[in-house]
Amino acid sequence: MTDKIADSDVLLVVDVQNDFCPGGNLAVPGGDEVVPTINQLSTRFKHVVLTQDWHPTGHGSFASANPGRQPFETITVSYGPQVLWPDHCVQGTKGAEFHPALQVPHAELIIRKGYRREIDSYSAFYENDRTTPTGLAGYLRERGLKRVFLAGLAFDFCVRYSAEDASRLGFEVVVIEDACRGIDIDASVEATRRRLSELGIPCTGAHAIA
Ligand code: VGL
Ligand code: ZN
Repeated sequence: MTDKIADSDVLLVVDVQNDFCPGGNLAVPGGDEVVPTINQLSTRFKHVVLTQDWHPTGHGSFASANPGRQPFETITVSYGPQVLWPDHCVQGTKGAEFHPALQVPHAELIIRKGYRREIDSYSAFYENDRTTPTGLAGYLRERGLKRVFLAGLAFDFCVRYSAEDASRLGFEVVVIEDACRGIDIDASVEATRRRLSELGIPCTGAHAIA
């Protein structure tokens, strides 16, 4: 099946930043491999939005800000479980910049997230309390954009939560799985596939979109 791209579709490119690529502080295996796919894919979309993970130093999601804790441990915070990460995507650093080979000059908006010290943000739509909005839903609605195609990093965190929230907010959602790579903590990639399937969110390949 081929999905024909409409003027009311948007490609949401999630966190294709140096720190999520090999050599970065929170490298996703094969993270840089999505870049050529996304560059090609984005030329087929009239509307593209980028997200950028954008943390202040000492962000609460960093293991280094939680004495005695190690990266990839899970703790409980006010809004529920929170995985602790290595310091990553610190505002203004090289690691927070987009991968240098990412070429999406016609992107209309860059949405930054995770800039509140006390609260992490995976989804492009809400912070991790799932109630503090980023403003993206309002932007998409005001622009008449109805279907969100998702690509980027990481499949099992920011892409997953963006897909769930977009669906909950009433957008149609398609995940382009070969334009994503996962971190895979405690089988989180498999859990993501299961959750997307339960929600009726299709995972497709970049070749099936024209
Ligand atoms: C992400 C962990 C921490 C992501 C961001 O982009 O998936 N993962 N911050
Ligand atoms: Zn982050």
